[in-house]
Amino acid sequence: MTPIKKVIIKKDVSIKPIWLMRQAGRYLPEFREIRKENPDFIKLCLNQKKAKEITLQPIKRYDFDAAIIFSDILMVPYGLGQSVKFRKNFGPQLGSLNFENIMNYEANDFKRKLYPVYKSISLVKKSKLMDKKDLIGFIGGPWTILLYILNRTSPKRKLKKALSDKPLIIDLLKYINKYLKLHIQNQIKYGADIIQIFDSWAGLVNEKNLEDYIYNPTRKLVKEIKNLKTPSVCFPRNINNYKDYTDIIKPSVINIDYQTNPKNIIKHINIPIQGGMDPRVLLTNKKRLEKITNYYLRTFENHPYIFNLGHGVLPQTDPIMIEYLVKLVRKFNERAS
Ligand code: 1CP
Repeated sequence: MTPIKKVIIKKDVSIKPIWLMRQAGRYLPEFREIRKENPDFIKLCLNQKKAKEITLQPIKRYDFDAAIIFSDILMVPYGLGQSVKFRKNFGPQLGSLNFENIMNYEANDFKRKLYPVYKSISLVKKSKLMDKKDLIGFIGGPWTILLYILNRTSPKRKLKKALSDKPLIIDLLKYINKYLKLHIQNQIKYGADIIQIFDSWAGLVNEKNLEDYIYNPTRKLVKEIKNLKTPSVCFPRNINNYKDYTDIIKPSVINIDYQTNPKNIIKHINIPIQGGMDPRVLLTNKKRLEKITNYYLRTFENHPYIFNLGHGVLPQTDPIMIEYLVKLVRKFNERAS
């Protein structure tokens, strides 16, 4: 059994495996090299050989316990026929999509468009580097995906009014869920060992809409992942109440953000926990990194825990700091064994 599966399935507290959100990407010089020659980001995600290479780059460098497939949560809008472009210093820009497109979209067209992602998953799985490691497939949370589809740009920039029509949102979430389910099924079929749900904008939903926009649609997807005998990890970034979320949605693992107090969370949550440390700690110095890393490891010493961050690795991170982080986590594991 892989170290991560030991934590999730056996609730093993004696090992603290490590992987990092956004480990495959922007901070790595070898990624930047490839990216320079591939200005179209979506095309790069659909290039099986390159996607495999990028997925394995952080595994080669750091020997993490899991790889995350090089793709993007916005591949789902792309699979639904919406154009998706990433502009430098702007972020994603999506084309228009009429609602009928979502409601009547052919499942086969969706699968055909995203087939290269599934093929990359099977290629990565075949690599020798993946012995005793898990491959993480992922989707965006239904709410986060709908937000990008309707808002057509990052909510960091502006938030459009379209997002206030509750009956319409509930209806559209149902249709989006159909394709998210397909995307989950296919990733697992082609070799994903675990599915992580990134609900990056869950924190924008107010209390009275949580049930309809977050809990209800996400619960269905987590159930689907469970039916496929695969562990699920949920990351509902910036929500206020992780306890309610885990009680209602029941994922296998919950990834906490860096605003969450780790000492507090273990008092309320029984399931395995992942993540938490602020990615900005990696921008400071080794001494501080050591202090905070050990604080998380000690806090979760007696709780099933997968070391990760409270958000993705920042582009300006020095790869040497990540090397040091992995060393610290491995050292802690040796001490505990
Ligand atoms: O310009 C570049 O070089 C592209 C940067 C980049 C990369 C490397 C983007 C654009 N996406 C990715 C890969 C990616 N994105 C992965 C796989 C690799 C890995 O994790 O190592 C994953 C899991 C994601 C997930 C993702 N994409 C999320 C959820 C996590 C989070 O950060 O909250 C979101 C919101 C996206 C959308 C997206 N894709 C890319 C950007 C710049 C954004 C964010 C846009 C925004 O700020 O709204």
